[in-house]
Amino acid sequence: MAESVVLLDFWVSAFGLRVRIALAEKGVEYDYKEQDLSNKSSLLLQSNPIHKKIPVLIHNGRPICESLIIVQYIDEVWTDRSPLMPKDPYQRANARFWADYIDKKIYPSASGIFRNKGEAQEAATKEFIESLKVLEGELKEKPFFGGDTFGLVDIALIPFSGWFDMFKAYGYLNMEEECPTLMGWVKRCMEKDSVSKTLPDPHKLYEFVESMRKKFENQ
Ligand code: GS8
Repeated sequence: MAESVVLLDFWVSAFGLRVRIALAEKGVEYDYKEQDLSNKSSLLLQSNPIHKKIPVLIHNGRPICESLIIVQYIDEVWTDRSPLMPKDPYQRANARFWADYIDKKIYPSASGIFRNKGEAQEAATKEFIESLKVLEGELKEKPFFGGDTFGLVDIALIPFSGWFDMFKAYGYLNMEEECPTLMGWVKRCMEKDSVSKTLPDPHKLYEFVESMRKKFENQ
């Protein structure tokens, strides 16, 4: 029986992009189903009844939810190329720790920069930069968080690089000045086709963010 791989996603989602990058790394073909998050499909509601969120990977009819769990699932199923996790159990635990750190520290502060104004925005920016500097300390001189190879932590963080450009465009912060080591890492990741061909076009991303800002301002 032919394998069936379906991805429920939303084009601009940093979480969905993680899954698309992992599938591109592995060269897995899949059926991409764009979701309307303001009018959720019955397929999405049935596949992720708990959180009702994208991304969801449906592999041979069985749904897998939560982006970091999906990326690790992909690595465990398609083992023939591009390992995304280290072999050593301690290093694997470490990779999971830093991927979780990105969800707990980077994502909330980054969205706080977009959502707030004034002092709350300044506080979110400060927390965001401090959290990124911790990540720079973990990256050190390595080309990727996974060492010489691109892996789980790289995949967890790189979709947010589009947000870095937005912060600059809106004059919130200049990532080249604040986090030069991390920006060097972004450039190395962008040399990979799995990343550069998957991340959304910066102009489209900007248009999307602008439309969301206008929507929130009018509410
Ligand atoms: C987050 C997914 C998520 O927030 C993961 O997969 O890692 N922890 C999850 N998905 C959002 C779209 S991206 O901002 C979503 O589906 N939102 C719909 C909703 O909240 O109703």
